[in-house]
Amino acid sequence: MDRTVRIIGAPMDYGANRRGVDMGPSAIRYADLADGLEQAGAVPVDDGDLSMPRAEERDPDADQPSRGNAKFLREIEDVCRLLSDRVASTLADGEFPLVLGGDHSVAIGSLTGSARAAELGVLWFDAHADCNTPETSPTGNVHGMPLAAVLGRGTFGDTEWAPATGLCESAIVYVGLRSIDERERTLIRDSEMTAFTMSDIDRRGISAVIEDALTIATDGTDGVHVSLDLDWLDPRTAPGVGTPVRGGVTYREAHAALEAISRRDEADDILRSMDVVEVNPILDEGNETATLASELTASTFGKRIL
Ligand code: B3U
Ligand code: MN
Ligand code: MN
Repeated sequence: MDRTVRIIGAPMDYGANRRGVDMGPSAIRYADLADGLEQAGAVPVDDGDLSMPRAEERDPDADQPSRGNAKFLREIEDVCRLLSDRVASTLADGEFPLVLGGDHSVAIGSLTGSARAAELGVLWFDAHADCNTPETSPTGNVHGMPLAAVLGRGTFGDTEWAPATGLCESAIVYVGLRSIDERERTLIRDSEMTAFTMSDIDRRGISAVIEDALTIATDGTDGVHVSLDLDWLDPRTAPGVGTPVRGGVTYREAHAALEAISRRDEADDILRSMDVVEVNPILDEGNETATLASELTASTFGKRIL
């Protein structure tokens, strides 16, 4: 199928605690993203980057909405509103939105945009649970909060853009968690989300886990959003991320998971939108992590070894 993939760069780093992820979109493009997508049988179209104010010119706490401990929330909301519109209009044109982060707070924009006209399932590949609220966050970094934001948890319930219409909590599935804050643990247990941790992958293998994850995320939904945080992988394989956590998936496990998504997509047309986030070229070694991000994206769209 000649699927048009619209690449939308979102070089946002307001949600992370160090600079560098704003260079993620350039680094992933430089790592032959367009070639990989073509080899997967897709037609890439590059939309360039969303423009955003430089973080150095902003005060993280100035003129913020009264949502407690959430740094740069005003800037993040502005960028995510733009991104959400861009993702929704891309889908309305019959194209596939591929968002390049930036830190993981960009997922607030991609999820709300993608969920606007569909019941959306979510596959969240991450070391972290990213469901702190401004009240529970130990850091104030919004990249640790996007799922709570789109579900309208805590004071995020006061925003006009959350919760995203059409986002179905029981169709949100984590894969590969290994760093969960205490109050995130309670939120996950009390929610309808499903969490497959690294222990599940150890015991059952990545293939069994991803098949279950796909079944849950596609049950009763119109399609799936894939959110790929590169810190999902082990830091030995993906060193260029801001918050590495050891004990992540291997290079082969990552490809196996994303190839499984593409096979399910070939059969049932499940893929709707995707973001690839948290690549930090400053911390990377020889653009290795960006290259991995590019390769894994190609696998998701159906690139095969043979
Ligand atoms: N859970 C911590 C750490 C964190 C979350 N996401 C990333 N780091 N990348 C927090 O700040 O909420
Ligand atoms: Mn994340
Ligand atoms: Mn993470």
